[in-house]
Amino acid sequence: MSKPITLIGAPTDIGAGMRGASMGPEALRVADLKATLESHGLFVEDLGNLAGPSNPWSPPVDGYRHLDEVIAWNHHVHDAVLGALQQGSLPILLGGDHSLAIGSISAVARHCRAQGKHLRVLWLDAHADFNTSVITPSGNLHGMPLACLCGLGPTELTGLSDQRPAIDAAAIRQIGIRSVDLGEKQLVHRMGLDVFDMRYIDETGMRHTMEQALFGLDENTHLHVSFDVDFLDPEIAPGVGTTVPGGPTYREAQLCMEMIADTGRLGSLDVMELNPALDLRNKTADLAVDLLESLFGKSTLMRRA
Ligand code: HAR
Ligand code: MN
Ligand code: MN
Ligand code: MN
Repeated sequence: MSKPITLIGAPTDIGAGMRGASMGPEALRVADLKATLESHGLFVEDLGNLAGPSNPWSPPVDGYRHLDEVIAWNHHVHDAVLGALQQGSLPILLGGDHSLAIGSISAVARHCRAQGKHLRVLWLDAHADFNTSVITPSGNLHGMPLACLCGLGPTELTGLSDQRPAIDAAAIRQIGIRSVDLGEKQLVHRMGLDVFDMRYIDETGMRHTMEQALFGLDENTHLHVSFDVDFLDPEIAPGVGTTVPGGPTYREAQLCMEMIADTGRLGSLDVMELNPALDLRNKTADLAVDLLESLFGKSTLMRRA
């Protein structure tokens, strides 16, 4: 029996540089996320949407845009994700911009420590999301969540978990990265992150990449996937605010999801940055749901062990 799934909507674009990701949760529902997962025999509960401050659309202050509002939203996300985990279910956070992964992963890390589990975080993204207020080119907090989770950021965000830093940089595997700012690049290097960038995927293939990224998981590992939809090539996924050309193809993305499913270790998931205002007839939401089917174990044929 697989775990029940809890859908948690976080309808905000508070950490982004463009409006519209606030409509992401509803677009995923319109793309039939719940019924699609249920068609594979999964039990799915939709908690509906969290509420939080509205987006004042004001300029950055001291290197952060909307810091107070981002903190408030992350508190709500943290509490909802932790509640789902404590009930024994697998939370899927429906974003919303990627700054909300701070709350989500802070809760996952807290839960893992309470359960004595190892944590592995797969960060599927075009971006490294490792900026700080000093090096950010934009002040947008959706470019900073991983740095915050590693302890670099404002105390209200780095201290959401039971421990600071919330996670160890060694737990992270970044996949699909192809847009990193200059100072961010140095910081990622200094923190020793394991980065499988697009060049690595081009040169070695998605199969080898995922074998490396998933290496060392055991029965006691909780796998968290933070899926920024801009991970995908914009040709197939135009509905995001910060497209970067040269991402994974449809088949590469499917293989990525299928290999994660095969581990049987998926314990929590974020689906972030979907921006319906920029999408074409909900194409990107439909694609995200299609990929989630693979992530939850749909495969073309019965596979031999
Ligand atoms: N690196 C840029 C910045 O920090 C752009 C970040 C865009 N982030 C996302 N999430 N869409 O990955 O401003
Ligand atoms: Mn709280
Ligand atoms: Mn991101
Ligand atoms: Mn991104």
